[in-house]
Amino acid sequence: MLSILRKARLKDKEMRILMLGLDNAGKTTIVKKIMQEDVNTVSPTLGFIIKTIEFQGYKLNIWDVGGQKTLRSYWRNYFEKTDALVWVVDATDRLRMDDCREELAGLLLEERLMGASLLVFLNKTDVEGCMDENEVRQGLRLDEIKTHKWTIFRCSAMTGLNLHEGLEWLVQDAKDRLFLY
Ligand code: G3D
Repeated sequence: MLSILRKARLKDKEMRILMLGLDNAGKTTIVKKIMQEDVNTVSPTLGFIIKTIEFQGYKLNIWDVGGQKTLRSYWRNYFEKTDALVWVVDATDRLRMDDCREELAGLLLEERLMGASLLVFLNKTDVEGCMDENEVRQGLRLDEIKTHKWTIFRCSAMTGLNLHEGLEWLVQDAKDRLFLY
């Protein structure tokens, strides 16, 4: 049933993308950069923001949900009809790697997210001394994920590095999965 609904929405050229991650990872800044808005005026997301982006003929509804610990139990309210999940990781935040892995692992157990592909955005890679892809791949144990199709892109919400490439992967993957060309 869920997959029929997904197909219907993809035919309408609409995708729902949920963007999550720990607080301060850069979710809101990523959405702003993609929208070509000023990235220097970002304040913490207390509730959630929905932004619609036109991307390669698709309407991407991006849900940016606040990541503070107190808000994480509300994430599940946003899972319905999610086509793709973007997990944003702060490449400068080595100290919270365990927290980050545990939250992601918990998400991937959610039944309503089962069909969704996972894009890991390793953000803030413009900062010197930040973690590289291998470190985060190991830290999050990405290679152990068998339930979801996933990929990792290093990116920067400040420079815009790889933001479009990441979204391109998500859209292409959703199209492939649903056999729509
Ligand atoms: P969140 O929505 O995940 O909670 P925000 O995170 O988008 O609010 O970003 C948190 C802080 O990280 C912001 O700084 C923002 O400017 C910074 N940031 C986000 N993305 C990048 C990036 O790619 N590179 C760098 N260098 N910084 C980034 P402040 O100072 O406002 O807290």
